[in-house]
Amino acid sequence: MRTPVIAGNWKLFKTIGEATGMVNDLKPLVAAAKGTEIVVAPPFTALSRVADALAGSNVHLAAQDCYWEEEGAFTGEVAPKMLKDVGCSHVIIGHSERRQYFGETDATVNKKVKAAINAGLTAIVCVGETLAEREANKTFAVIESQVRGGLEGLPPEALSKVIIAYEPVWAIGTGKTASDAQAQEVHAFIRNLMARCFDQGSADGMRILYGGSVKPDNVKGLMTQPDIDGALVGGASLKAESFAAIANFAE
Ligand code: G2H
Repeated sequence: MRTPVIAGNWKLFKTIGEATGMVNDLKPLVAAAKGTEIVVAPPFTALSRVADALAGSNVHLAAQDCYWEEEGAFTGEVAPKMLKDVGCSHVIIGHSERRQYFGETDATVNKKVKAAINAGLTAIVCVGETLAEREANKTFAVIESQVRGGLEGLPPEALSKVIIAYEPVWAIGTGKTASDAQAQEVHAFIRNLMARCFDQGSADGMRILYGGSVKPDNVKGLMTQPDIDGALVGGASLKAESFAAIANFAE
């Protein structure tokens, strides 16, 4: 049995006050959801105070990115061990917005994933095709090279610290969700790929999340697919009520 994961990616939203207010509202709404790994990813500036607010709760803390070096002259970057130090258990790596706007590649994703795991974090590794790639029938080829490139060189035992998030770029923040069948098809492909690249046990244990305009009213159809183990939620994770509705559904 794979533990479902519902992760909220807050992107470039929320001051410290807004972030702590949100998690204080969220905690009682999801307190009974013991069978789901619930994660929130605030902006870096709010991590410390949100960590304090989450102490003793069943909600985990994630960052939205990290660097691959432990320390050094890398102005503006944040090391995985610093994220661990502030209270993070998870980090999102290779989100399509990082790939699109900040030059993230499969090679940088791979370095970040290795560094995050070495620091004791769980890496939520994002993959997904653009609309042009889907229309050119390149979805599986793109996903395969992103998964292989992002996870290259990892020993199978490290995979328990990896969660894959499939986020079709054309469904992100657009209100368009992949159909349940479209999402399931790619999730099954990824699980199969994991078995080919690593082993069947690792593939069977891997949590694969869907992301892209997930809302309380579409999470049910997605979550009932056999290879969809949860969701990476953007817009609908910004309000406690809608994020809690999604998290509680996964229970
Ligand atoms: C995809 C998702 C969260 P949204 O980026 O990672 O955002 O749910 O707003 O499409």
